[in-house]
Amino acid sequence: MKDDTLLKNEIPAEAAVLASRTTLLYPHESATRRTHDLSGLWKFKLDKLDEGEAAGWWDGLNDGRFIPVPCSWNDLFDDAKSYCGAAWYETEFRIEADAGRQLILRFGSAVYRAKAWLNAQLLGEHVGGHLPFAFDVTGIIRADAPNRLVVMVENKLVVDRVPGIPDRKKYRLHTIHYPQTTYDFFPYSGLHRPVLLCALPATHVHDVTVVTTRSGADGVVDVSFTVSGGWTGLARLSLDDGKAPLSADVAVRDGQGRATISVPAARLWSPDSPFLYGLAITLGGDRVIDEYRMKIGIRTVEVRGTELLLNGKPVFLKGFGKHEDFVLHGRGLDLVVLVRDFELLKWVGANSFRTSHYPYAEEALMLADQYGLLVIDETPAVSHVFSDPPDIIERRRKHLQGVLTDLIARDHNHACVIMWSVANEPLPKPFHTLDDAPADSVEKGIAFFRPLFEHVRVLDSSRPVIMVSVHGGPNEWLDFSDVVCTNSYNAWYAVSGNLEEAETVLEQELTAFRDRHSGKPIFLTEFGADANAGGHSQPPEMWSEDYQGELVAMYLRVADKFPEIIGTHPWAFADFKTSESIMRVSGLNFKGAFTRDRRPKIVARVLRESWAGFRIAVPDKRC
Ligand code: GCB
Repeated sequence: MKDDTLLKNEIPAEAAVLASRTTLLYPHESATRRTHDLSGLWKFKLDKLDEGEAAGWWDGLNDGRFIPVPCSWNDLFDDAKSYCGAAWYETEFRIEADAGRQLILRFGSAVYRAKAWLNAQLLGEHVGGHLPFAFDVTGIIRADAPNRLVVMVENKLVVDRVPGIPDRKKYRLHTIHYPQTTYDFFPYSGLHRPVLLCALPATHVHDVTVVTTRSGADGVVDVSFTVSGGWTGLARLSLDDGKAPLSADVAVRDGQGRATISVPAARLWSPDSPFLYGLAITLGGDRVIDEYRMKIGIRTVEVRGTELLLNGKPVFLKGFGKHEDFVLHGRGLDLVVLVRDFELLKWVGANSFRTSHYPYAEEALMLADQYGLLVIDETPAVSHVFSDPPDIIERRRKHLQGVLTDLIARDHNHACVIMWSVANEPLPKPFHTLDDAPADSVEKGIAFFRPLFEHVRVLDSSRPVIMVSVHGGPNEWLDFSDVVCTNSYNAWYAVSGNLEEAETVLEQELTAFRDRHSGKPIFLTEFGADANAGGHSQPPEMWSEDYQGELVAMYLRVADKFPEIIGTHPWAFADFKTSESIMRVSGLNFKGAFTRDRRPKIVARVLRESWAGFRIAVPDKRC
């Protein structure tokens, strides 16, 4: 290896800074902005020996097969099915000369760590999946020749990542999963979202924050924004309802601008009427320097006593926890599936979903804005374990704090996002170990969550912040949560098979839970049963569609008795892939109301009857 090869492989100190200075605003096209989607077939090569970097693969892959981007690699190639190591991607593209513009290369997400080179020059690295990152490639891109982009992505299952995995040397695990995770979904890997090349004016809107409030029947839209390069000058905001646009002039100083627009008799955004206004920020007077366009909804959300209020009125959350998961695509963005999912959510009468257990694609949130679906926006902190060594817990906390910053920065302007979920099911010790939890694990969890909740509340005081616990988990951790959320599996993992007894137990448990958290709203974030589609039994037996339908109906019936319950989300929207184990037939979780290819099970019709008032219109196979 030559010396200059080594030099090229060192991450320039400024790479991280460049990435953070680069705008991450979703690159909507406008009069001044162009976006070129690099999705398509890329060259792909597994790096099972971790030799690619030293061997200079960043200078071009000599061989390799084709892979679609975006997509997970796991379900395409037999030798990559459970592979979570490094893999390399390469594509070539041309652009026209575009003098004076800033060129940004934006990755929607890469799970888990990515390192990118353009024309053999290292751009930088990003750690953590499910969120976008970008590099300024202005001086590196060529207008006169093809550009070669090479990306290394790896998803090694490592203890101190978010989510982490159990340390197999430390714990005696009683269930082995393949791949071994602490969480119940498949560790799909790869470039999961589009890679976009964006051309922006050198002076451009860098970031925007929109906060909406109400004043009587009027809406109040507060817009603050930053402009690259500390620009000073005149800008104009306009808010368009398709009939009578409103506008405001803004004096931008040192790159900061802010204005408030009052909207008389505003059309409020809600699931029943998801009205979106077009917001445009235009820099410059007669000569437009930059124009950024986005859609916003005017709405308020708050917790008052035991109620969740949307636009000042109580709202009940009906919906599901979901997954980004589909046959062959894995977790790769699939707009076809997304639209079908949202149609089915509407069909079943849902008004909400949780992005269990990681941030979803930005396209999902844009569609949720359009469809009027309320979103509980969750981080990838699933099944964090507090019996792990302190240094590992601390590394995860630091990473999670960064994730929360980036998640809020990405999603805070979406009307659909009504809550931030800091974590799902943190545990005093791994679920599948026989070891006891150390006595201080609850305290360690408190020390972990306190600063994270504070961090979120500083970044965004306009939305409730929650954490999702598993039934029987430490109540102390839930004290940080504005809405107390619990996953409860009576009649499945507990009181298995006995619906009648499970109903009594559930009512007792909820009574105790309500008393412990009195004065706060309660949200049943998960409950359900696996059901083999097409399986029936009378009386209902576990694994049949009938049992799943009866179990969910029982939970809804009990929830009705508790006025402080502000939502019921049966788990899950659709069947999904997970690791292989004796707990999961065919490596799938079958708790979906819909099959993996989105056919409704009986439970979907039970829910539709309850949520949307439609009577079951098919012969009732339960009798
Ligand atoms: C849970 C988890 C979810 C699992 C589910 C199950 O509590 O939050 O990720 O998939 O249970 O089916 O076991």
